[in-house]
Parts: sequence; structure tokens; C-alpha cells
Amino acid sequence: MNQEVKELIDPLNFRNSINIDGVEKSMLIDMLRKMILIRKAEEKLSEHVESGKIKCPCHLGIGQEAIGVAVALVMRKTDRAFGAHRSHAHFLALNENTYSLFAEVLGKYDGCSHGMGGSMHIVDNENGFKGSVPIVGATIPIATGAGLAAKMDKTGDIAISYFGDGSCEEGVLHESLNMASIMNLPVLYVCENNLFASHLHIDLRQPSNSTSRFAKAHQISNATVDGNDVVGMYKLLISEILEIRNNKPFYMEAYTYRWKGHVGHRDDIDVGVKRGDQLTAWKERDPIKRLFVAMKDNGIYTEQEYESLLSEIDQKINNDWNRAEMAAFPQEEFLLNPVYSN
Ligand SMILES: Cc1ncc(C[n+]2csc(CCOP(=O)(O)OP(=O)(O)O)c2C)c(N)n1
Ligand SMILES: [Mg+2]
Repeated sequence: MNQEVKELIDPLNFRNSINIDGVEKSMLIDMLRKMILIRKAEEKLSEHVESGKIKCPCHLGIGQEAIGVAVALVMRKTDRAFGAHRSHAHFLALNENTYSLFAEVLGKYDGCSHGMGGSMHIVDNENGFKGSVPIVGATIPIATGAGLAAKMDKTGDIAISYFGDGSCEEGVLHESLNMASIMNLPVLYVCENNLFASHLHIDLRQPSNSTSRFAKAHQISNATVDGNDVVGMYKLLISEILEIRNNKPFYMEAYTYRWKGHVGHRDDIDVGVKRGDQLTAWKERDPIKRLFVAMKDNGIYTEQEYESLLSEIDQKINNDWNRAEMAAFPQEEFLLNPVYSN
């Protein structure tokens, strides 16, 4: 294992505040706000998976918020992002529409997929989130094709493909990387390496825990990063984005950790694995806390401002949840319309 990866996957490292030099205050506040909104939205989902009000499976990404936020902040509305089963952060980072997400998981017509998709089929066309699909790896070739379309359109738009370390065990990742490389496609591949695919640690699944080796094999520029450092990823992406828009694929492998079990509200016991001490240790590498501490230490944000941001977001989340609970289900005659054409 190379030294860089060894350090990144040890949760005793990278717990301190992060380097925010050179980033505007308004941008830092935006990052903080987006990450807190995503965290609190998913905590609300967790609460109501447990209460039984949410009937669809929910894969929560609590702890992984920084990645979607860093990517969203370099995107245009006309870019084309694709997610997977754990994509609430990718969706909310582009548009703080918690109402649309809550309505969706409750099966309501106002949901982003009119209540017929649930947590794993979310979409927001207008803001660049082109959809998520729970079949592991399935959206990687779709994003690659969207990159080809963007190149043919000559708009300078890019495609973004979010996937997990487990997706690298699907053949389509390798076919897609090959195609993006050989055809020079404007695609940003984002591997959220949280070290697990459901209950199995990557050490039990792959001969190396660095998935960027696949980008190297296909001669795609790549970077291995701390996925819990929103500013570090943002700076990297800012420095790469023009090249990507200019038809050069890029692969970012972001090491992170999910705090909940694979699916559902429980901390860790849904698929029989106990991460125990590792989980406790990773919680100390909290992407939100690290950004706030850096802002506080640099005199950019006070404890009081932070508290009032938390309560403002709490209020929004509660309002949106209550509204979504009261919203209507789809009408019976609507049910088949989006399923079959004509
Ligand atoms: C083709 C396929 N195989 C298996 C599954 C069951 N499954 C759902 S999520 C998952 C793990 C995916 O791990 P990873 O890509 O690392 O994403 P993470 O859950 O860690 O975010 C598996 C095996 C599936 N949905 N699709
Ligand atoms: Mg994973």
C-alpha cells in the first residue's frame, strides 16, 4: 500500500481543522451551510426510517457530505451529474430542496420523481442532477455517454459520475474509463471510497484499496484525496475543471467513511458487521466540524453565528418535513404515465 493511502485510511490522521487559505468567506459559509443541510436532512430521514414513516430503503451518507458539496461548487447548471443508491448529498448539494427529497421518500406527488422512485431514484434535471440508479455501477456508462454528448454539443459542459469503491468491481467501470480515455471525454469520475461495499471491507474484496489504479491503467489523470476536507477537494477541482471542460477526463478518489450502516437508520448492525472502534475514530474526522473549527480559528465565523446557522437549518428541515407529510400521494391515473411512453 502506498504511504499516501495508508495515511488517509487511518482515522487517527487528518482530524484537525483544514487549510482554508485563499478561499473567500462567502464560499466557506456556502460550503458549511450545504454540509449542515445535508447532514440534518439525512438525520431527519434516519429518524423517520426508524419511526416507520419512510417505507423505502434509505442509504444514508452521513459523514460523507464534503464530496458532493465540493463537486457541486465547481458545476454549472447545465453539467450532467449521475449518482447511485447513496446520493442524497449529490442531489441536495446542487439544490437545497429538502422538501422535494422528503416528499419523494414519502411517496408523494411533489417528490422529485413524483413519489414513485424513492430514495434511490432521485433526479433534478434543472440543477444538473440527471438521476440516480441503485444498480451498482449502472450510471457510470450513462455518465460517460452524457460526457460524449456534451463533447458533441461543444458547450463546454461536463458529466460527473459518482460511484463507490464497490462499483470498481463491476465491468462497466473499466469499459467506461477506457472509452473516456480513448475518446477524450469531459467526464469527472468521483469514487467515494468509504472502504466498504455493504458489509465487506475493501481489503477482503480487492488486492489493493486504491481504486485510482484503474484510472492509471487507462491513462486518466487522477488524484487521491482526503474526502472529508471540502476545501482541499474544491481547490483541486478548481485547478482541474478547465481541463475537464476541455475534454480531458479526470478521476478523483476521495477517502471517506459512512457513519450509518449500509442501509437504514442503525449505526452499524444492518448487515451484521461491527466496525466499533474504527467508526468511533472516523467520527473524529468530521468534515463539518473541521471546516467550522478552521473558520473559527481564522476569525471568519463565530460560535454564535454557527449556532444560528444550525437553528435556521433545523427550522427549514422541520418545515419541509411537515409539509411533505401533509402532501398528496399521486393520483391513481398518473401512476402508469411516467412508466410507459404513449
Ligand atoms: C449490480 C448490483 N450488485 C449488487 C447490488 C447490491 N448492493 C447495493 S449497494 C452495494 C454496495 C455498494 O458499495 P459501494 O459501491 O462501495 O457504495 P457504498 O454503499 O459504499 O456507498 C451492493 C453490493 C446492487 N444494487 N447492484
Ligand atoms: Mg463503498
